Amino acid sequence: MKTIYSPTHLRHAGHWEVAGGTLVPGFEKPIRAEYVRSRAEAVGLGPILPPSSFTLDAALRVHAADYVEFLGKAWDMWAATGRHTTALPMTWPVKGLRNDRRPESIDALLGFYSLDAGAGFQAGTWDAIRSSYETALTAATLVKGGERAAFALCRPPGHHAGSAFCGGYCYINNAAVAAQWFLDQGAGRVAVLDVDYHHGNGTQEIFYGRSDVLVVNIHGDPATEYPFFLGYADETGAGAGEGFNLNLPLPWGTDWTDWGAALEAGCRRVADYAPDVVVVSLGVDTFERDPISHFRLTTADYPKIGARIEKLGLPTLFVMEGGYAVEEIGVNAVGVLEGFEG
Ligand code: Q9C
Ligand code: ZN
Repeated sequence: MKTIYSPTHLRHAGHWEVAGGTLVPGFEKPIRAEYVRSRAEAVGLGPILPPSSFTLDAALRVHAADYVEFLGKAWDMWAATGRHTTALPMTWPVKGLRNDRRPESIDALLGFYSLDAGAGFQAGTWDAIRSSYETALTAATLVKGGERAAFALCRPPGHHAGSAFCGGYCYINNAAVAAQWFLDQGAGRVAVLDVDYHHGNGTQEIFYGRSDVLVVNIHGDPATEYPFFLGYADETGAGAGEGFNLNLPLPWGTDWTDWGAALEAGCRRVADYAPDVVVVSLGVDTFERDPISHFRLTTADYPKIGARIEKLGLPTLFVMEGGYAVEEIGVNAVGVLEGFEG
């Protein structure tokens, strides 16, 4: 399987996030993608190729134009105020405040366009966002061109980003962009299968009212797990999208027994839907030693995920999402792909 990778992600570095009541170095750091790339090389997964250039048109199919424009200028606006640390929000337009007027200052815009303080901006952040987006589209092009599967080694990740907000380390929703791109290229139906530990709230929001994209999520129960405010089992879609969103929330401590059963249920729903292509939001923060998560999958479980997805018999685009801090994210993410290849 071919991997698409760009070193431009390295420029999204040195950022901070709010966690446990303090400011800490971001868990979503450059070494993550390097662990995955070097593991793909070590096991001979296949060629590792750079992304091609794409205009932002495909991003504008799933994101609001004013939001994408904000992403491109957030750092410059922040730096223009004389600050050099990570640009982070601290005020959000929650219920009871106005969210129908776009504010002007960078401090206000950061809150207006985010769900949390987990997606800050540094000097190289926009270039990395853009290369991550191009990585997803380049890998999607391979699948469209007839490859059975391709791996978009995206960094930063995307599945928490909604139509007009960033958060949870995510800015452009790479998986949603790719899903919409497949439709725009002629696919009739696309399924997104999100196996990251966290609920892919952005992907759900983007496709919630539609029947041409099935979204299936397996994740930590939002009653106790980030992103907290979306991802319950009773969210099944709206209007024309009713029945085309499936959430499979699971409690802290879930191991392969119950996680594998949820994967089986999710894959059956995908098979019933009979899509032309599957986009897998591939997070490996389900790992037992992930520093910010609470499932208990082991390294031996990841190839089983890939093997089950392969059994769908569908063209498959893997898009990298979460998985943190430990070298095993390389072994585990590539383990899924090796399991797919059999
Ligand atoms: N103390 C993805 O996996 N909150 N995003 C973490 C850490 C944000 C995860 C708090 C988690 C976001 C793509
Ligand atoms: Zn995650």
